[in-house]
Amino acid sequence: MRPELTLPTGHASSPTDRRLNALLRHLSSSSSSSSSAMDTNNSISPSPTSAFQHDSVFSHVVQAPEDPILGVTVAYNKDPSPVKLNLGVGAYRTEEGKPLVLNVVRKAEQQLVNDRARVKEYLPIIGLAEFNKLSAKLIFGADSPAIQENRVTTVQCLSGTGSLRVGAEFLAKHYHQRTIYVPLPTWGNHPKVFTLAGLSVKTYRYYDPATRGLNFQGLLEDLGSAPAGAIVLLHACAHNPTGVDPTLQQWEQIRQLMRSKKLLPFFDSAYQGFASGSLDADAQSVRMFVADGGECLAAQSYAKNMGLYGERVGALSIVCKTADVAGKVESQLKLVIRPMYSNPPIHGASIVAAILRDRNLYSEWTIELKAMADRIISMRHQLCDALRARGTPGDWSHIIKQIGMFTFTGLNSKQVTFMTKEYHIYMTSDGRISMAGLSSKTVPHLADAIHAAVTRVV
Ligand code: KET
Repeated sequence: MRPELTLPTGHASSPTDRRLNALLRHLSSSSSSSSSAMDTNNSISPSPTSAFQHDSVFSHVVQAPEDPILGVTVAYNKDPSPVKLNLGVGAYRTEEGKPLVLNVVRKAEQQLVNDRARVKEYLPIIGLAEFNKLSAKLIFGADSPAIQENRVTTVQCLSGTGSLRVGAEFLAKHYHQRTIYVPLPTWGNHPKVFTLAGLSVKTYRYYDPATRGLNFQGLLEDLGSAPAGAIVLLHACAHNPTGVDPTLQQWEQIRQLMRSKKLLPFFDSAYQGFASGSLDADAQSVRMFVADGGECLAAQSYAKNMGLYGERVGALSIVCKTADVAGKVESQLKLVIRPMYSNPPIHGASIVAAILRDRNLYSEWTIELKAMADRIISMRHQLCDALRARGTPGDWSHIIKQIGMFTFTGLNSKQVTFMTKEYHIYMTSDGRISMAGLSSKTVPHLADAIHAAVTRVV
C-alpha cells in the first residue's frame, strides 16, 4: 500500500506549502489510477531525498549556546567597531595586537621543509617517540629519577585538551576511583572533558573573592575530606581563570596531605614558562610530586608557550611506581587512543622536537618565551597604573599580584556586558581578561571602560 503523500499539517500554511500539497494530492490521485506495474516500480513515495520533504529528522535539535570562552571570539568577529578588543580567549598578541609565530618556530619549520627525507606517514598510536621523550624531560626535569628509571609513559595527544581527555578516559577505565576534584573556579572545559570521559566531577575551594587570593584553608579542608584515592586536578602554574597559585610552601603542604590521603594528582600544565618566564620554575609543583616517588598524571600543552595553538600539540605523561606498570599503562593508552583519533598529527610535534633537541633553538625559545611573559607582566603594571591614575574605586593591586595570562578582575557579569556594549571590549562573563591580548595602545581604552563600569554599573 502506498503511504499518503502530504506535507505535515503544521507546515501547510504558506502559499508555497499549499501549492506543494495540491501537487502532492494531484500526484497521488493520478498514480492511483495508473497501471499496477507502475505501482510497484515507478511509484512516487516520500523519501528522505524527496524535494517535498520539508521536515528534517533533526528538526527537534535545539540551538546550543556558544562556548563560554571560544564564543567570545565569535561575538568579537561579528562586531564592526574599529576600537573592538578581544580579551576573551587566552591567546598571545604582540604590541601591535597581532598573533605571534615565534621566530624559533619559523626556523624549525624551515628545517622541516628543507629536509627532503621527511615523509608524511602515520605516526605510531602514541605519537612521535622523540617528542614524547623530550616533553617528559621538559616537565619533569632532565635529571628526573622517574624518567631514568623508565617509570614514565608519555603519549603525544591533541594539545592540552586532548591530553586531559585521554588521561581521563584511561582513569575511568582502569582506576578504582571515578571522582575527580577540580578547583573552584577552574577552566570551563575541565568539568565537560572529565564528565564525558566517565568521571564524576566535584570541586574543592580554591579562590577567595574577598582577598582575591588563595583560600588555602578551604582547599586543605576540602581535599582533607575527599574520599581516599580520589583524583585531584591541579593547575601546575598560572591558575586559569584566577591567576592565583599556591606558594612553594603551600604546594609542599598540599603534597603531604594528598599523599597521606592517597589522592591521585592530575596536573594540567597549559602555561609552563608563562607564569614566571622560566620553564623550570613553572614546573616546580609537578616536580615536587614526582620527587617523592609517588604516582601522578600530567597533561602538557604547547599551545601557549610555543604559540602552537592550532597545531594541537600536547602530551600526557603517567608517572608509575615501576617500569613494568608504566609499560602496561602505555599499552592501555593505545587502546584508548586508537578508536578516538587513531594517531596524532605529525607536523606540530616535529616542530617541538626540533626545538627541544637543539641547544641553540632551545635557548632561543626560552628567550622568546621570557619576552612574552615579560610583556604580559608589563601590561599588568600599565593597567594597574592607568586605573590608579583615573582614581577608579577599589584596590587593583591584584592585577599585578596575579600570575600568567589572565587577570580575574572581580568585575561582575553586568559590568562585563556593559563594557562589551559600550566599549566593544570582549571578555568572559566571569570578569576574566586575557592580559596577553592587551597592548600599551589599548590599555587606556580598557582602563576607561573599567572605570565607567565600576562607577556606573553595580
Ligand atoms: N588547560 C587549561 C588550564 C587551559 O586554560 C587551556 C586553554 C587548556 C588546558 C587547553 O588548551 P589546548 O589549546 O587544548 O592546549 N585555555 C584557553 C583556550 C581555551 O579555552 O580553549 C582559555 O582559557 O582561553
